[in-house]
Amino acid sequence: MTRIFNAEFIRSCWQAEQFPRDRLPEVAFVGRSNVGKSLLINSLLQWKGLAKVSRTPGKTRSINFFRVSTADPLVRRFYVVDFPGYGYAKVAKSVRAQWGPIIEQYLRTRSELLGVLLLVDSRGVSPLDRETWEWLRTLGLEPVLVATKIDKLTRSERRGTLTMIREIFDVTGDEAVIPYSSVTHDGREELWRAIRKMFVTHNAS
Ligand SMILES: Nc1nc2c(ncn2[C@@H]2O[C@H](COP(=O)(O)OP(=O)(O)O)[C@@H](O)[C@H]2O)c(=O)[nH]1
Ligand SMILES: [Mg+2]
Repeated sequence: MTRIFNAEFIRSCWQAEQFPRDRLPEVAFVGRSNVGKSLLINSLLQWKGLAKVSRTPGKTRSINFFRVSTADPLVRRFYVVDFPGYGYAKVAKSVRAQWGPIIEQYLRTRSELLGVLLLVDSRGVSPLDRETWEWLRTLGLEPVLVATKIDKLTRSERRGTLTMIREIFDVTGDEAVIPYSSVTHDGREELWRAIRKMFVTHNAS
């Protein structure tokens, strides 16, 4: 179990000038509006109410930075970067257009960015999730897939769902998609393992 020393909200950014300057590594959390991103961040960091669970989807247009310190020497200090959710707009727009230039600039140029977690709802993947996946990969990022709200499925539904998600994103292996529940905290260790791997890969390159 990864012991968290501290997790705190630092700031919401609307402009690149506002991004933190202390050069800590960053892990970005990305997903459709209402996918369960805020609750997952709370669950992962064992910090109830840290990332405010919003009742008005799509309200947050900013990039939010949370500074985390843990007892794990490999993952001593880093930022959790909470992206705006996509897919809430009534008008059909590409994810790229919904996010706007700041996010694109962040994804293209942020040297602190270690990796991206792409959250998808285990009850249904959206074409926008697939579009985001493709776009992130075009940018040279290799997102880690997380299937949220897994507690809403029965044991027997889970296996089929995970197989389906692997097919949609064309990935293989049991570890390609991490099933997660912010209610039971299922998947928390696996998610920490994936984050640790980002640090190892980064340090090695
Ligand atoms: N059962 C269940 N509900 C969840 C889970 N994660 C989020 N939810 C619910 O899904 C809704 C959206 O969650 P939230 O974290 O605000 O999503 P966000 O918009 O992606 O930040 C809320 O009503 C949550 O209670 C989960 O793991 N299990
Ligand atoms: Mg949220």
